[in-house]
Amino acid sequence: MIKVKKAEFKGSFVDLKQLPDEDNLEIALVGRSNVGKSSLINKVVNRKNLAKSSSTPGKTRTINFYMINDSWYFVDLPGYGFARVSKTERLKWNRMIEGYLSKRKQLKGVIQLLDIRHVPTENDVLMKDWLLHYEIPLLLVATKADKISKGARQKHLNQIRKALDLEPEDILLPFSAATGEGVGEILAAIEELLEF
Ligand SMILES: Nc1nc2c(ncn2[C@@H]2O[C@H](COP(=O)(O)OP(=O)(O)OP(=O)(O)O)[C@@H](O)[C@H]2O)c(=O)[nH]1
Ligand SMILES: [Mg+2]
Repeated sequence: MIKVKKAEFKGSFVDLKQLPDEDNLEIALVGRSNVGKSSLINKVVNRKNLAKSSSTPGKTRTINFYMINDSWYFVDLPGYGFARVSKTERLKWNRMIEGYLSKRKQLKGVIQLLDIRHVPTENDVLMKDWLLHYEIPLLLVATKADKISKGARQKHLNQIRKALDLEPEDILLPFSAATGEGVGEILAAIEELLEF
């Protein structure tokens, strides 16, 4: 399995034309604002504050690149569904995110995050269908698993599976940035995505 020995911030970008023009492969994170994208990156690479996380939704407003082991990039995308931005700004983000996901040659896979406590939103469903349509390899992760009891877990996972119309063989991986549950599974999945 991948062992993260080095993780460094490469840069923040607001325009697709600025993105690093390199051959390094990329794994991107998508999900609603505040779902835990930045926290997942920090936990998986074992660095407390590499990606800025915040309890205020809309913290990540740029495409942020993190170089792992001098080899591949973790790409933190702005969260969708963040209410407190203008329509114009939202349209700009949507175009940027969709442009990145549909055109980026270096992109080897996407990790879509869903809050284990909540029924997926319309945006979550649209994003999953959209990624499928573009045939982008996808790993689904249910975040904040520490926030519900073990007894309620299966019910919540099933609720998400139903909303996203998952097949029994599709994986929905429980994860917690608080306890580290799921880190090994995510690293194993990333390794597979990078090799595919
Ligand atoms: N208990 C718990 N809290 C979490 C977990 N993951 C994230 N959080 C908290 O949820 C809030 C949002 O986390 P972020 O990682 O900033 O979320 P994000 O998806 O990057 O948000 P944006 O950048 O706004 O799109 C922060 O207060 C985190 O501490 C988790 O697994 N467990
Ligand atoms: Mg963030």
